[in-house]
Amino acid sequence: MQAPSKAASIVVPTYREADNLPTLVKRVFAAAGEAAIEAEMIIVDDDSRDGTADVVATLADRYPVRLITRVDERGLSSAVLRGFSEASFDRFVVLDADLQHPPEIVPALLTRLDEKPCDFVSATRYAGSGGIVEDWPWHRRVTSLVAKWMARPLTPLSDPLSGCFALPRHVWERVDHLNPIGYKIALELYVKGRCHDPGEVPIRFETRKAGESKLTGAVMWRYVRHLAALYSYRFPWLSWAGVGVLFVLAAWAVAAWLTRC
Ligand SMILES: Nc1nc2c(ncn2[C@@H]2O[C@H](COP(=O)(O)OP(=O)(O)OP(=O)(O)O)[C@@H](O)[C@H]2O)c(=O)[nH]1
Ligand SMILES: [Mg+2]
Repeated sequence: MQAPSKAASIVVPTYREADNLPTLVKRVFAAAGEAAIEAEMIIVDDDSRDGTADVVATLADRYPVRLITRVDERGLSSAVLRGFSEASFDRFVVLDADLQHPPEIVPALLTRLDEKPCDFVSATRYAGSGGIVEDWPWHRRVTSLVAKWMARPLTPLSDPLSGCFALPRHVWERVDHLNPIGYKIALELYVKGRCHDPGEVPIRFETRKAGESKLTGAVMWRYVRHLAALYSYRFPWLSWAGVGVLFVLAAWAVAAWLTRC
């Protein structure tokens, strides 16, 4: 829309995060204020019914925070896209509500985004001084590493599954068709936004401060389906290669059967 030099729309998808929101909002706006960033926060909630609406109404008296409550749609990724469509500024930042991403990272993400050329910035647990708090469970570490490895051919980002990232509005606008399944909207935007100049900012990834994780086996399965869709988008020849392999295998099976007869 417009471009006051250091303005940004901060989009936060939420489902049952009422207990985390006061701290999140306070810390985000303290960090933005210190860095002289004009920020707005758009919270996209999927009808949590945990008091989120009251909490945000109270916060909105002091901070430029807006709540969008969706009743007919669910999902983290589509919530993020809805937030973009309501944003007033030309730079977007996405953060989880549960304080696993330190809110003080926002100015650093925007500074990195302004270093040209740069069309996408991701907070990373896996590069530079980035890391993960010690008590993050080992099975989550393994899952995260395997999932990251599976996305490797699609992006050079060291933490492509990060839920904390920043991008300019024009990258989102130039994508023809987004497929917001699963949790990994950053990967979707990076691949389909045809980003070439990524930046990274290391973070220390914390454990969630309150509320419960929404990461389930179904979410992981959706990630696999999402990856398959992104692979066929990015490498369309793979589908043909797959058909070719099936054809060769079928021909080989028929030949083997004929020779036996
Ligand atoms: N609007 C919306 N937000 C969601 C939905 N699922 C998760 N979220 C939010 O997306 C963010 C990330 O979800 P988490 O459950 O923390 O997932 P995670 O960080 O991968 O998993 P943990 O490490 O276990 O916390 C949080 O702010 C959630 O409230 C959803 O269906 N709709
Ligand atoms: Mg979380």
